[in-house]
Amino acid sequence: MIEKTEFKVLDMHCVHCVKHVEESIKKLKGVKKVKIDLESKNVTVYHKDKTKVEEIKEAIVLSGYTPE
Ligand SMILES: [Cu+2]
Repeated sequence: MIEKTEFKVLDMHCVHCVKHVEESIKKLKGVKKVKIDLESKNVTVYHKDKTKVEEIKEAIVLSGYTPE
């Protein structure tokens, strides 16, 4: 089953930030799709139910950003 998890990542400021965050999440097992809207700072992740939300958050933190 595919689940949808959403975060705000307020410290993304440009397309490079978006790329960093996007790529760090895409590396995770079970992640199907990542959608990021720079203007609203919304990050939407479609992933298998086995992928833990903590894992996604951790990937964002490791890429240097702060999920809210
Ligand atoms: Cu940037």
